[in-house]
Amino acid sequence: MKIGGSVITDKSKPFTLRKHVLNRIASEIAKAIAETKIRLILVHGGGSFGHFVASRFKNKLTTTSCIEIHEAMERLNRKVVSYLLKHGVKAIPIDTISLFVLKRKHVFKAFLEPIVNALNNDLVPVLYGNVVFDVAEGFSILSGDTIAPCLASKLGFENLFYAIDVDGVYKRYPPRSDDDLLEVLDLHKAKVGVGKIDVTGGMANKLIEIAKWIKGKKVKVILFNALKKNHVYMVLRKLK
Ligand code: IP8
Repeated sequence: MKIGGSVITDKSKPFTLRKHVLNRIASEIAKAIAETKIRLILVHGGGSFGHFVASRFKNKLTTTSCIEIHEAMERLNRKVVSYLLKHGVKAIPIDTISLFVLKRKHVFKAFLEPIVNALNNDLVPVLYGNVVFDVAEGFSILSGDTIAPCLASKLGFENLFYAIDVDGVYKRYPPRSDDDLLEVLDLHKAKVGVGKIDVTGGMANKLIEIAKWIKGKKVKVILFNALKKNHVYMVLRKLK
């Protein structure tokens, strides 16, 4: 499950957690795990930590900006993990920069053994969008929106969830009414254009990455509003 940075942080204020939301989501994850045995990987986004620092450097990736983005993301990750631990989720942070190497922004190498081992030991690995090494460009940002479908595909998961701050994917942006919400999305028919929402491309990028990694695989993908109470719990328990 990818948890959006816009869900757990307030994107309008630098380095600001939405503590009550994070706390509630952590408790819903704990409740779902206590009730059923699920193999769960969590991936969270950058929100007002990673994206804020990246935009302060005008999204230019230099050693200085990368160190700062990485530091901000580690700080956010520690907070996320601490809320999960507080609720009894056996969360273990796994740093993205040690697992993935990119080439021209595409996943080139992925060392997934630590994740597999964490799962085999009943732990919940917690990854996050972050700066990583890119063999062609020095550094690139690897979005949680790429990490999540990449892991679902490579590790054979049956479900991929995106906990976001809106009700789902809309027919048009900005949506004019609730009727614009798509119940079922046919990725083959979807026309997506990348907006300017954040450095890693917002909703359009999510759909592009889902299509890229999941195409031809039997993976159920659900995008849902995690700002609404109990939705994380219901999705993990696969309740309607
Ligand atoms: O929010 C990007 O991750 P995302 C994280 O999942 C950074 O796209 C470092 C901006």
